[in-house]
Amino acid sequence: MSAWLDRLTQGLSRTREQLGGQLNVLLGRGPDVDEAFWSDLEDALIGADMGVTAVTEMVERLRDAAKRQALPDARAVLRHLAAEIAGELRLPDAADFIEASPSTVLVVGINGTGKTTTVGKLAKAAADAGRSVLIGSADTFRAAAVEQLHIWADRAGVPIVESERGTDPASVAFDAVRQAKANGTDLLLVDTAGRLHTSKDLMAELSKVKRIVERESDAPVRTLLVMDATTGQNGLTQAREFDSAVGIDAIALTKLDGTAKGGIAVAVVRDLGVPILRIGVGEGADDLKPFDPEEFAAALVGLE
Ligand SMILES: Nc1nc2c(ncn2[C@@H]2O[C@H](COP(=O)(O)OP(=O)(O)OP(=O)(O)O)[C@@H](O)[C@H]2O)c(=O)[nH]1
Ligand SMILES: [Mg+2]
Repeated sequence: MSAWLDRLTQGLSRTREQLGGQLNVLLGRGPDVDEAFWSDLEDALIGADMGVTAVTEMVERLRDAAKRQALPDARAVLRHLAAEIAGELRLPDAADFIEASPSTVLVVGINGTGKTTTVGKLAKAAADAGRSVLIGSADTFRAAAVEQLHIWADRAGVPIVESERGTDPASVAFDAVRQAKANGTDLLLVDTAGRLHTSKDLMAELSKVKRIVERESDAPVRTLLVMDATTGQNGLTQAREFDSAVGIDAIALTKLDGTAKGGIAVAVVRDLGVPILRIGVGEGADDLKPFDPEEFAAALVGLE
């Protein structure tokens, strides 16, 4: 197993432990299970933050499969569950706009979810792939934000548009878009300050940033929500609020190397109807990976 997949698997251990009881019963008894078993499995999946509707539907389909005797052994049961979860996570028309050129990506989320780190990792990956990248630092709130981005920009060898602390983030974003246009930049990444989804003023500020960027950018503008996988259900509430304030096009799910409740991935994809494009499995430059529904589902249920 590769090092990063190992970290993902470890990070999801809490989810697996929770599911473990039910899965062990399943593995021990095979498909001959009773009503209580199915409702316990339902509870376990809901407990893993997958969301009630998604779980109800998935378990219903599993029960059908069991009835049709399509689950001959324990591994088949696990594979079936993983396939159901992967199916929930896969959106057929999910385009990876981060890979498109030109593309402008606005990176948003609550405090400390990993926005700046994700911008740095994305910049590095795109620059390594030979694309021209520009970083706009629209976090004019936190003193260390620009220095933090500088470290990443240096690592990636990409330029950065910044401004004084306390200035209007929309004006930095404006400058960054202008510069990206002038230089024919492939990928403009705009980092923003973390903010609570409950703060009206800060959400209004963010929607102003987005308006300005959309007005100025020739490249398609997409908004990437960076979500900390360890926050569980609260992450879902945040995601909804960000979506209604600025519109979310995709999600980067970070800190999956910690003890994450991985089921939140299922809930958020279903709830927002947007794809997860990247997952964060560590703090290093190479610790951001494209999201693979099958791989993720397998790690979640502990299928090797
Ligand atoms: N373990 C782990 N840590 C991560 C990951 N992504 C980010 N971090 C860490 O999380 C912390 C916060 O990351 P930042 O990138 O500063 O988060 P931010 O969203 O920009 O924070 P604010 O700008 O203050 O809102 C840092 O210590 C990062 O190294 C990840 O995938 N795994
Ligand atoms: Mg930041």
